[in-house]
Amino acid sequence: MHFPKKTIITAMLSCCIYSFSQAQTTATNTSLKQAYQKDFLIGTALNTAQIEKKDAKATALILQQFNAVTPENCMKAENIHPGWDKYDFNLADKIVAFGKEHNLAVNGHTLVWHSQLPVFARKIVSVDSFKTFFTNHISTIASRYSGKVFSWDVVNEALNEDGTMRKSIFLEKLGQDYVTEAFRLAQQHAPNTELYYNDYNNEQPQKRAGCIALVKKVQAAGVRIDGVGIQGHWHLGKLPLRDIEESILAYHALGLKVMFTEVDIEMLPRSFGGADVNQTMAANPSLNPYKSGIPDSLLQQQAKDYESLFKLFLKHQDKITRVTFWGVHDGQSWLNGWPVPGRTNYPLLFDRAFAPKPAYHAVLALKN
Ligand code: 9MR
Repeated sequence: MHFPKKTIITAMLSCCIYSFSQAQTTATNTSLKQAYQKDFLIGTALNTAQIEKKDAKATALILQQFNAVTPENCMKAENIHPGWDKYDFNLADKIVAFGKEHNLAVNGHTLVWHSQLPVFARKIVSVDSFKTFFTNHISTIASRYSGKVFSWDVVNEALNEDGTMRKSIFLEKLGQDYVTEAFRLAQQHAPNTELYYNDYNNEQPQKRAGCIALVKKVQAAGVRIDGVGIQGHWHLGKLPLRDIEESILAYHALGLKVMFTEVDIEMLPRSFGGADVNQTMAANPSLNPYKSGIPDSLLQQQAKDYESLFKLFLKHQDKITRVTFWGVHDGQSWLNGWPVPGRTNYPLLFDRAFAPKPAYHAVLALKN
């Protein structure tokens, strides 16, 4: 079951516009999902408290603004598959139920990733046992949520910056074809779910070339791959707009849907780009300059960045199916804790008090 893009967006929105936004709607759009309903889904990542609806303000904002959700952590292997024969579906079931209740497209994240693996999996020595883990993991989880999640990030971050395969435990134990095998298993156990490859910096030319080669390999094996997710962890004033546009065109030319899966714009100093969680920087007060508030000039600059980004997304809305922010509001962003712990960062469209920032207004204004 492949939903035509416009069909799913229209069907979801016809029944899930939140009453708060309806009440406020006059001639103009008052929410992101409403503004972009004819273009692409607008998603957000949900943390545990949000999945468990522990914060009424967050729940209201999620339902008002977004029509797609991705679990930030609870479907990752260390959480959902903590022991050889042990699965914990509690939170994953909850986000799926939340999506069903409110007509939100749920993107499963993620079946195969070298990071956040359970301890037992890292300790597997024999190739045969690792193959069994890999097969059991994908088949158990993909089949449980088959037809219940809209899409899966089947494989996450398999590439190095130069486009070669990352030396992960998957490559080491299973060899170069593990990506194709992951998609083959996902296709078998989730026939009605869209299947994506997801990475950061895969808009950069070298990594993009590696990503294209990977996709072509899956396609040549006759295995289904529906799209490529470009995560979109970018830095203030340094958006690679030309690379992003070239990547949208290149992935689309392979017959793929393109989605932006983890968008945020980092506001603090950092000596490297991307989102490799293994890279860190030593804490230092100069790296946390906006502890008690960020200057308006920077928020205006961020608004301009988001505006250029969404202008580009709109130009290619026929190729883009979803744009997901990596978190609902600044206070929850992973960028408060990485690559330096304990910083105060401002990467998203809503602030710590859930109020819309200049960037939110800039993104909305493009449609009003
Ligand atoms: O946002 C996630 C954070 O809470 C976790 O601590 C971190 C651990 O690896 O993973 C973060 O999400 C990552 C995502 O799953 C894959 N792309 C990079 C994201 C940011 O690290």
